Amino acid sequence: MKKTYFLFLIAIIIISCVQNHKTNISELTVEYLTNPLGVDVEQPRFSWKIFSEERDEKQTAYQIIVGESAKETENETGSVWDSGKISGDETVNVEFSGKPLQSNTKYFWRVRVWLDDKTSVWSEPAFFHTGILNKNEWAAKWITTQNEIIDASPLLRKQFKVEKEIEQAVAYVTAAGFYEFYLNGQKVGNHVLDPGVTDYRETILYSTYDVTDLLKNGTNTAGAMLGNGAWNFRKTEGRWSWGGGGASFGNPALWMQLMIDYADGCSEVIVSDNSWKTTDGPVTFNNLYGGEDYDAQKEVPGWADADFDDAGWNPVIVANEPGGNLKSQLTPAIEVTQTLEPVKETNPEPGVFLFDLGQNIAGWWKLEVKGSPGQVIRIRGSETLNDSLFPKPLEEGDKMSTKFDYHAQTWTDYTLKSNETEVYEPRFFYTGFRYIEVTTSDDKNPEYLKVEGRVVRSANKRNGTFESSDSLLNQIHRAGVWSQMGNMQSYPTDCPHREKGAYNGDGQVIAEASMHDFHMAPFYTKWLNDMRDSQEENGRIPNTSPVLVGGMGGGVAWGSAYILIPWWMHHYYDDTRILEEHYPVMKEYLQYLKNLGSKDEDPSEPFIIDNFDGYWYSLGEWCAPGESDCPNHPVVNTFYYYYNSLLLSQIADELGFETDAETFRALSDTIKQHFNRKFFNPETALYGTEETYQTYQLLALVGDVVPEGYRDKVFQTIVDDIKMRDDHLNTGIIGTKYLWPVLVEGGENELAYSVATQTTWPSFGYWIENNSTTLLEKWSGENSHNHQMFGSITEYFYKFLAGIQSPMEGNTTKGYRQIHIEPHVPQDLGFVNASVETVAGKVVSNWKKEDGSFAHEVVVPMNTAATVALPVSDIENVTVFEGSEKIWENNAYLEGVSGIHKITKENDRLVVETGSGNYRFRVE
Ligand code: RAM
Repeated sequence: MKKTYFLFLIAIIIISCVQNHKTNISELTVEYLTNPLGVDVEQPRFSWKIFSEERDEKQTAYQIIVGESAKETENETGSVWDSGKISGDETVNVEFSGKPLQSNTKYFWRVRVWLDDKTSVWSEPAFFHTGILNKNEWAAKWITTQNEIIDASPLLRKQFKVEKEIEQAVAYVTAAGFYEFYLNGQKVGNHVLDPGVTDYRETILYSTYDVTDLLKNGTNTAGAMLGNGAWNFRKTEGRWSWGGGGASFGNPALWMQLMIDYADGCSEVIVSDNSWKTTDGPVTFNNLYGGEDYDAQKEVPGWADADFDDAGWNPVIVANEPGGNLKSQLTPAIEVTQTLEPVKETNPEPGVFLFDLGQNIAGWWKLEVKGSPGQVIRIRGSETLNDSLFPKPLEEGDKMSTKFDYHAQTWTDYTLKSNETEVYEPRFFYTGFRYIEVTTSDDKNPEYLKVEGRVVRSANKRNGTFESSDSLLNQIHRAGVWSQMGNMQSYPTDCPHREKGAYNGDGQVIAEASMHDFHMAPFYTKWLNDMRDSQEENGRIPNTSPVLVGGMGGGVAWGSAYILIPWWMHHYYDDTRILEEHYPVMKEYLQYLKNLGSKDEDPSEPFIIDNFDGYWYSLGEWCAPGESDCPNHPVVNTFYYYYNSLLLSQIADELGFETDAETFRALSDTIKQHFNRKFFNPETALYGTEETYQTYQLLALVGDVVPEGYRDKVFQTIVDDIKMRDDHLNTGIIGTKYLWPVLVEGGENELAYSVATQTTWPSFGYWIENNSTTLLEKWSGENSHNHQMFGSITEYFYKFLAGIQSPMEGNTTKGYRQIHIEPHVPQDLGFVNASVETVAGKVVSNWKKEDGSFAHEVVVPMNTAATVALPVSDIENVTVFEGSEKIWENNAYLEGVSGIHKITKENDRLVVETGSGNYRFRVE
């Protein structure tokens, strides 16, 4: 007996060990970043993910330890913080609350997760390195050249000695404008166009580099090249420029602080100051819009090497401080993320070449050329050929389009220095293009020429995948992703070539789609700071943030990004701090809107936002088919005023500000009443016009403003209008975001699919059929071919076709802890495979129709639970399998399959409640 008991015990131990191995904790992040450097947040937040092969697993408790060495954490102790065992299933944004963190220090951390009372698993150690936490620790000065910098990029350098063994060396670097930073001849890090653009008068972001391995014993040299960026914008005759381009705040300037800790415990700081030297470099022109010129004959060989003789260089001067607070750039920097080889090239005449990348991109080109010294190679890009409306595959005889100055007047000129092969790519500008034109100054073909496209963007991680049996949907999704990539350039831009404008409206309407396609949390955290920095005296959040790259048109929907984005982040990323941080300024913004109501064209209607500040500032809908704007701007502007007060009341609820919450709720109610009184016609069930305007009807439904008893009628007007247009939309960037959710939720699933797959104007298919590889600015095909603002359609793909509901649809909860999966299956669609990497883990929904059955593979991340609503046409007579086990038959739930807790009938769905795990359902 004893023996059996003993064996039994051993078996249990073995089983629990095995189980242990099947669960692992990884993807540890601090402030959303993996092993970040330069964390300057006093209480950084920790997140982790749990992976398990078992079903139905939950974290019952966790423990975080933070120590000063990896070794310490390996011993399962944390001298800086030991949270102790904390019950609960939180895995996202857990706040540090240990000993005060020191500046410029590397901390190691681990998390331990309990799966039940006994079993626990430790993660591997991860780390974070702090930035400079106290202002008075900054010793560096802003430095620049004595002469005024207009177009050229100066070189800066400084020699210093290292005479002891280094334990750690960390460089904090930034610039007013752009910089490239070098140590001992080598470019440090892979950032380009750094730092990310901010309003430098308010905030400047520094990057943190671990440079321990780049320093050596003896003489070392720090070097930098400076670019004009958004700080020293100038207009140059003949070169493209836009809006803000033309304003200069002075010379670009460098700021650098290198902190060296020696093995003997001493430390030393090397900073940018007046001991640096400068001279002219090979970049003779650089302008964020107009391009870059590089004269290789002006290169200074070895200028950043340690032993270079800089006797002939000039001293730098200490520049005025740009004025902004130095903050760490805690978001992925801009990088070259991809290189594209041309799919076709032509050489129409001597010295002229055309290349087709087969894909519209944002970035620049890379040139490899063997020609003759002094020969100038000019490179330009364009989105179409032969000045036509749409792109097409390059053929002999084609010319690049020059109908837009933003293509014709944007270029790089490269002057060769030798007869050898030379390689060049620009560094202080980017643009948008598909075709590349190369011309030589002497009309001669170079001996050798190779051109590639370099994709440049904020390196936000890809986050979602979508594939279906309908290649048009796949192409729309792909074009949407490319347009997002083209327009994430440290802030969301409208387009990469014409304006590079920081339009809050464009960024806002695309945000939820982006949150599926990319991991946007750190990027939006930065952008929200830009919005706060850009707030005007009267409380207004302008149409563009950061303001240096914009200052242009928009309406209330643009500034509303400041309330919408944090609200979405709170739900998608379980981030409450983002609400806390911005709440006071959000309130001021709402107050501004309140004041606006009584200061606009009709002050007698204080709860209606009538036209104000001229056409360009009070836009309503934008870029609808035919007309750009909408017939009645105040409908949209007042709607967003209402929606902002409603959301702010909910934000106040979340933060526990009850009185505020009541005030804002009351305000939203009042606006709603006035909105209906002013714009709603109960006879026609129409808002704002005499003929259906889809956007108005959609907004009224989304915001739940429609008076009792009229919802169905309002919904029907949209359906009728779409049908009257042969299943076409009639929306601009605002209505488009809400079109599919409203149709599907209203039961018009087939119509939703039909609108999404049209191929005649106005539709996404019209663009795709005309060879577009990105999304356009206008349904007609005019103007920019790389605007992301219509990309919201992919919300429909993820949330409704794949059926992975987001926390905004009402069934999936904050941070995806409880996930609702409900595919809406159109008749003509055969399969969908989709996944979303949520903060709780990866959610997968793959369904396909096969031989009369419906197969649905679902992955529910560990530590979460799901409801999977399977579509069934004939509930009474279906059998449902999970793997090979029956879980539903004869109209009844069959218990016993691990992970499956319950099945209930809901209309034409069987709703399966599951724990975490991978499931393969089949409805027969
Ligand atoms: C244009 C841009 C942008 C839009 C504004 C109103 O300049 O295309 O996308 O937001 O107008």
